[in-house]
Amino acid sequence: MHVFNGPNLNLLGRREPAVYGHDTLADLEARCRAVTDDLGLQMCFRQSNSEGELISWVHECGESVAAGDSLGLVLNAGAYTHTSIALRDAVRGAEVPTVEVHLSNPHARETFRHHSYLSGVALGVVAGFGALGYDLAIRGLQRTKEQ
Ligand code: CA2
Repeated sequence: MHVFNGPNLNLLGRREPAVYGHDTLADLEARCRAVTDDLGLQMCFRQSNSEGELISWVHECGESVAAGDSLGLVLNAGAYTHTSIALRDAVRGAEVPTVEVHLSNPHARETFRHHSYLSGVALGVVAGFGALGYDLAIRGLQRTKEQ
């Protein structure tokens, strides 16, 4: 299981707690690890502010999935969700089963957050439940293995 986080999510817990909660990125990682441990899965948890780096990581994730070493990707692409055709192409091109996750509900916010380039290539979308959304996304992705 891979969990990737996009730009500015390294600021979690330090700014805008009313929107994104009090958990830091390290808290979020610990929470995700508790879930993947519970499911008996390995987890690779990463954050980058760079679009190109995220794209390269999606390619690597695709190779892990093809090798049977990962179930896929939980992706909070941050603002790249709303801007990046390249990240969408990477998810599709690398054939990575992906669950899009957001801490906040972008549809309840500014209109420029209402469109996602990723939703159309994602298995599912979880938004608006804060850190709990990552748990739900991991468990949702794990269920695809059972189907
Ligand atoms: O709700 C989410 O998870 C978002 O993906 C967060 C992005 C935003 O651009 C998306 O529309 C929705 C922003 C992440 C920035 O995170 C910060 C955390 C703390 C302080 C400032 C920014």
